Amino acid sequence: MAPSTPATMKLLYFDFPVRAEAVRLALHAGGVAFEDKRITMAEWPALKAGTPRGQIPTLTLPDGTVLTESLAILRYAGASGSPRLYPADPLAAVRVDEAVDILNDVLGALTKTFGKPVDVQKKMGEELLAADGAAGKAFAWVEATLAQRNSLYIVGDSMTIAECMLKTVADWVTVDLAGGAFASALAAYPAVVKIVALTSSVAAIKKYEAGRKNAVKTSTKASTKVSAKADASTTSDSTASKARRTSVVHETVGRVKGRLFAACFRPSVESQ
Ligand SMILES: N[C@@H](CCC(=O)N[C@@H](CS)C(=O)NCC(=O)O)C(=O)O
Repeated sequence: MAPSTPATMKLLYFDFPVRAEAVRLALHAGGVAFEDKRITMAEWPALKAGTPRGQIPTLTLPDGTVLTESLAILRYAGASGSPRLYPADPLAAVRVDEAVDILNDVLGALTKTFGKPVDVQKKMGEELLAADGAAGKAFAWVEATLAQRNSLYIVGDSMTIAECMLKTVADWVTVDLAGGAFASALAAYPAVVKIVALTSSVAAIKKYEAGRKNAVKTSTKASTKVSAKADASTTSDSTASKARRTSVVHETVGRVKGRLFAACFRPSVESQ
């Protein structure tokens, strides 16, 4: 066994949600032991060359195998846990893939708001949430999908990685985008609100969010408003975790300013 081989899986990423959060949620919900290795921007240049494709997230398996690409890692995470969060049935799996890809488009659009002044983020958010914007279309799709099915979940009758992606995207929109300016943006999407609350109420996710590193208690009216729409049994937990996440992301954005955007989309800018 090589000295660097981890005893459990190791997820390597920056100390913010973006392309690793759905993986973290899936691993926690599936009861998979893993090291949630979060690095700083300052640490990244020295580590970059040691990653297979010069980008993170990566997931290193106990035998030293290194996986790349957040969505591939997400599917692997979903298939590795118990309960399983990625269906073995190919048709169900492709339905999950569809949902994840739709939501990943929103994530991609959201990353472009990184490091932008709040007023610019607000304008971008309005466009994203318009009926023909990436988020507006995706949330409407979730509503329509749930309306056709007698289930609380996007695919099948239990949680999948699609819910992990939806929570990642919805939290970003309602908590982080433009400093909480879109806290009520999900009011028109009750199924989305319900799914996010349900996902947040999973015991392992609740525990993870309560103990998240760098958690700073900074409540916002915004997060309370959104959570109030959620299922009554999960509202307070959801509120608490959203408030913590607000602090983590805002603190990170504050610390690295525009470099956060650079890290996710224009790595060359980092070295300029
Ligand atoms: N398609 C890749 C994109 C990964 C990616 O863009 N990673 C960024 C962070 S969000 C990164 O590693 N940036 C640093 C760099 O490229 O040097 C995935 O989904 O995993």
